[in-house]
Amino acid sequence: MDRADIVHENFLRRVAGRDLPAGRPPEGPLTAAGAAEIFRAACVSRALDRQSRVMQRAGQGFYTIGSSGHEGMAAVAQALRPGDMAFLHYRDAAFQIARSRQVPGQDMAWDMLLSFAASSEDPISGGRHKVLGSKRLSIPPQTSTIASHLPKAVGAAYSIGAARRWRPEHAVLADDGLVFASFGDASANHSTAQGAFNTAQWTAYQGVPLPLLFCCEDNGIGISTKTPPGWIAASFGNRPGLDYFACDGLDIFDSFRTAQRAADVVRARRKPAFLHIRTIRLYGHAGADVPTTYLPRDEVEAEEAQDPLLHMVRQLDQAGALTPDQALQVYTETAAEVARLAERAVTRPRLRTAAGVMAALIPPKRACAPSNGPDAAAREAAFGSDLKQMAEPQPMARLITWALTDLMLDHREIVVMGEDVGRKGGVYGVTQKLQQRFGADRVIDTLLDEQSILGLAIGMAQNGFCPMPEIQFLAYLHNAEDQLRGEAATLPFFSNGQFSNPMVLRIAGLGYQKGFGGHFHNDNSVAVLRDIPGLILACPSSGADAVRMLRTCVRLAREEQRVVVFLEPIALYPMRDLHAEKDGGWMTLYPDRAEVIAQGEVGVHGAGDDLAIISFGNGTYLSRQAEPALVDAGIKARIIDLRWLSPLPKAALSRAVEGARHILIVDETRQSGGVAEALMAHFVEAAPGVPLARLTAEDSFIATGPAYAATLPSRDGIVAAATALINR
Ligand SMILES: Cc1ncc(C[n+]2csc(CCOP(=O)(O)OP(=O)(O)O)c2C)c(N)n1
Ligand SMILES: [Mg+2]
Repeated sequence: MDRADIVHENFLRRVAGRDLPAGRPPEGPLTAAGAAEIFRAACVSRALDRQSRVMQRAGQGFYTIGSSGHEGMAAVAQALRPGDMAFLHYRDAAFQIARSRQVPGQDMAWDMLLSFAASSEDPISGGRHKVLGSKRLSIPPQTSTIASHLPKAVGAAYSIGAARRWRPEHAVLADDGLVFASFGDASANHSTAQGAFNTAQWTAYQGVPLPLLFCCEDNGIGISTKTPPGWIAASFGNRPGLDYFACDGLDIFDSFRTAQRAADVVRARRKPAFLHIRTIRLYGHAGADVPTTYLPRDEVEAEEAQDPLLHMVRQLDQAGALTPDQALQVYTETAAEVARLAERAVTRPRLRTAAGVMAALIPPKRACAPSNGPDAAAREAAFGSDLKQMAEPQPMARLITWALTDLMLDHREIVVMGEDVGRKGGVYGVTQKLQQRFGADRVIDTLLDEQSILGLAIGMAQNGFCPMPEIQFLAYLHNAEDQLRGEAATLPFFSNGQFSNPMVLRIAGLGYQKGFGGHFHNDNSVAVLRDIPGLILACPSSGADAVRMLRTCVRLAREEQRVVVFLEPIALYPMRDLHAEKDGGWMTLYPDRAEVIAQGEVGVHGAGDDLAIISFGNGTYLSRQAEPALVDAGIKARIIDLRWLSPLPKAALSRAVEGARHILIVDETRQSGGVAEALMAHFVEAAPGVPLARLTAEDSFIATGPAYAATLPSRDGIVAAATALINR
């Protein structure tokens, strides 16, 4: 027999026989009516778990990970407010159901059955996944990647304090709210989780407000690997900046009382706390997992004998809330009702087409109050002596600083965060003076942890800010890329566009730093960014373009709720000259504030028909350097600056190469997984018959010293490749 059926039969038999497990009597502020509410929520959760298995066996449900054993979390929900944003562990159906009972007009059993059935009417994911979540209940859906929701929970909690100082137009969290984030005992060990705890502690340690309640649901095991007994208490019981509370999830009175105390501390003192709740895990990890294959049967049975629903029946009786017979009736009626609802849920429409699935990749646009921009005096005060320099052409780094200054003047909700972005003004000075201009609230020197930087951005974005996080070097995105790939980019997708985390992530990257840094500081791969559905990847090659593109990127984030990555070519930050020393050929004027480059608009230099060179970043600069040699060789070329690396601006590219007799792609990223792969494929499809070649970086890491550019495309290499292509 399925263990779910065994647990069910045990429940019926033991309640009927008044054979209830021993435990502490009810104690504390939970009322009899409140306890009955928690039990009702727990019964819905239990019935849904069982129903999901029935549905899967019938081919009508697609995922069965359950909450049985964790029903005590309903008491934790009861101790919070429905507006307290909750980033939930996948076992928190009972929490979600209990919360839904605090908000009028909810039918959570029906909603969740639609999700089990993968119906397009599922109100959270639109049929894309069986996932917990609800817009009305402030429960953003979470992916299954362990602990990856914790960094953004820290960010969301931080945003509450920030919004108390200045409230963004699209803020959703209450000033006196808190953020709740739950996870399993095994997940607590994940480096992502540990990073989030540390960031919360580091923040609180300095007295910065951070109303965040962590909740570890300790069932003693992660799939088949046991947590050493006492580990969670030993590890979390005594950490600086993190108050520790422990309760027994089998005792809803204790759980409610302790969760309420913890929440009170978090809310009143705006400090993070750690709630350690003991739970058990019934019927193994998920549908196909049979716990008796790796645990002794008597151990499994001993755990089943502690069914939290049986403990609730005992406590409800002791509290005078429900007799065991009444509780049994609630249990059976709930199961029958859930089964009835399921029959209808499986008849509801499902997603069938690619277009249907993809409809939520890009979040909906939102209305933003118009900004008139700052008055001249405010601008003068912010820019100071920089205003005079605007009359002269400048290198890219300075123009980006100015663009950031104007954008931050225009849009109060923009917040910059990263390692060394504030006091120092960034490793390359790009964020220089921003902290003096806008304060440490808006230009945040974070601790050294990229996951936390992105988590801060995601969390603040969910509360209406427009974050512009910075990753110091492209190479250091990689230890945090899941925050972008798995979290930021997927949120609109599986919340059916209801939740979003718009941001513009600035990353300094690519190669060609003369003799500096080797592959640590010259990473020339963007493969990890290019294939993220919905993500926009921009890369300017000149200062003026950078300014105009950055304005568009911010508009895309603010108004279209997009996740945008702005890749800044480090080697071009200080670049002044193009062909000869002191020619100033690569400096540009600061573009008028109204000037923008639209997403998907490519840059075209020259009008030659012999050859179209397609490039971006440093490659565009080198191609421009190659131009005189091409002219000398009698090759009339045009140089097309891609600007938008993902999604590829296919229509604009096709227009830009019209009439060109050859196409050369110059790509400073690696041959494998590089941008050229996509461009080659595009032109094979879109310009068949036009001779096509590519010059890419080698499949190598970059060296430091004299060979710093040896593996990368060069000006001479471009000339050689162009000549070879034309003479082919
Ligand atoms: C980053 C990551 N690694 C591995 C997994 C696979 N996985 C899913 S749940 C799980 C165990 C989690 O155990 P615990 O945190 O104790 O939660 P429980 O299931 O016991 O409630 C693992 C290893 C995952 N989802 N994400
Ligand atoms: Mg566990």
